[in-house]
Amino acid sequence: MKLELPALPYATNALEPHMSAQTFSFHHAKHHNAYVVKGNELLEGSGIVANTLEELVKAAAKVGGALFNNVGQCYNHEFFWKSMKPNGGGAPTGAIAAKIDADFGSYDNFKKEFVAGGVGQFGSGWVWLVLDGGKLKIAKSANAETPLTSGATPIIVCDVWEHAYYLDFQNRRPDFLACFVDNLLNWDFANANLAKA
Ligand code: MN3
Repeated sequence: MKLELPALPYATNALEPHMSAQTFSFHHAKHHNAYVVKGNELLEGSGIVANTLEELVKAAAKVGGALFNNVGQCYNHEFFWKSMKPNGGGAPTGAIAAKIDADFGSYDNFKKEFVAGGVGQFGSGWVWLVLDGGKLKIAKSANAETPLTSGATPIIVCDVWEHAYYLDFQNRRPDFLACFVDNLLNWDFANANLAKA
C-alpha cells in the first residue's frame, strides 16, 4: 500500500481559536504531506507488504531509520487529527468516563498527568493516552515513535513537536496541552478506540 495524505475530518478553521487555520496550512498541508511523499519514496523497492497503515508502521519499525520515521509520522498525524474535534475536550462522555475515573482517580487527575506527560517529553515527540494491560495510562514517545510498536493500544494522542503549537502558543507548550484537553480532545474517537481494543 501507499501512504496518503488524509483529508482533515473538519475544516481548517473549525478548531479556532484554539488551533488556527494557519497552523493547519503548515502542519497538515506541508509537514504531514512531506512525510507522505518521503515515506512513499522510501517504501518503493523496500519489499514491505501491508494492508493497513497499522501493519505498515509495524513492518517499518523492523527496518527503522528514515523509513520508519516517515511512516510512523504518517500514522501519528492521522491519529492526531482524529484525536481532536470542534467543541471537544472537557470531562469525558461514554464508556471511557468510568474508566478514566477508575484508572486515574478523576478526570482532573487525568488532565494533570496528560499535560505533565506532554511537558515532560524533552524535545520533539508525542503524548498518548493508551490502553496497556487493560489499564488506561499516559505514554510519551520521541520523534516518530508510537506505542503501537510496543503492544499498547493508542486511544488519544497530542503532537508536542513545536510545529504543532508554535504559531498559536509560541513556546507555551503547557498552555497548548491544557487547551487540547479542555477544548479539542475527541472523546468519541477515544470511545471508539476503547471499544475496538
Ligand atoms: Mn506534527
